[in-house]
Amino acid sequence: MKEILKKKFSLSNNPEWRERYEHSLAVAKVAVFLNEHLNLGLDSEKVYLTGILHDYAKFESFNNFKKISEKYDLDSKLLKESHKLYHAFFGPLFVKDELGIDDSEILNAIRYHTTGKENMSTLEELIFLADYIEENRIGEIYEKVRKVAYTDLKKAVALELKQLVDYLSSQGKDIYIDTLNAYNYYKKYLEN
Ligand code: DGI
Ligand code: FE
Ligand code: FE
Repeated sequence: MKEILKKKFSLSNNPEWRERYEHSLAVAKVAVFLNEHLNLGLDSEKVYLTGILHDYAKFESFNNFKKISEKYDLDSKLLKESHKLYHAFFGPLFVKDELGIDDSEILNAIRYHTTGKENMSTLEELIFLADYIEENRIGEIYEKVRKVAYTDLKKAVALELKQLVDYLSSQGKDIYIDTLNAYNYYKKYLEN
């Protein structure tokens, strides 16, 4: 599957495709590691696949987003959502359409990897977290979450969400409803 992703990204001609490809491999790697290390009991192949594919739609053109939403008869309102969210919203549709992957656990983890949401499945939590702590993300804030991740998945997700919400507030950016719901749900895990 990684060769398929590499081909897709390289065909996008986006100057950042290599970095994004390395990022995808690193997300898959840390997600597979944490699944074992924390005894999460998820299927290792499934974790790997979701990690590799979480940013599958990162370099799609607006036109392709439009096409896929017409094909699946989606509310055109979705295309007025923040641009940052397109790749997460539409990722599952491209993955299903182009790769024939129809596993709702995988598709949902891709859908919510950017914002999170309240009460996520273990795979959703794991991919949301892995995206933030993969080895190429350097800095104190990532290191803090990484440390917690080695012992406590939910607490690490909570800390990631707290840092995300604090960061977005400090930048005066809108906080999406899923991000806010996720933070409000997970903040209880910061206490223990
Ligand atoms: O695709 P990646 O770069 O690997 O990572 P991602 O899909 O998690 O996207 C991260 C970006 O999404 C980051 O710049 C913060 C942004 N983001 C996440 N939740 C929100 C948000 N941006 C806004 N404005 N509001 C949110 O609630
Ligand atoms: Fe992403
Ligand atoms: Fe990512």
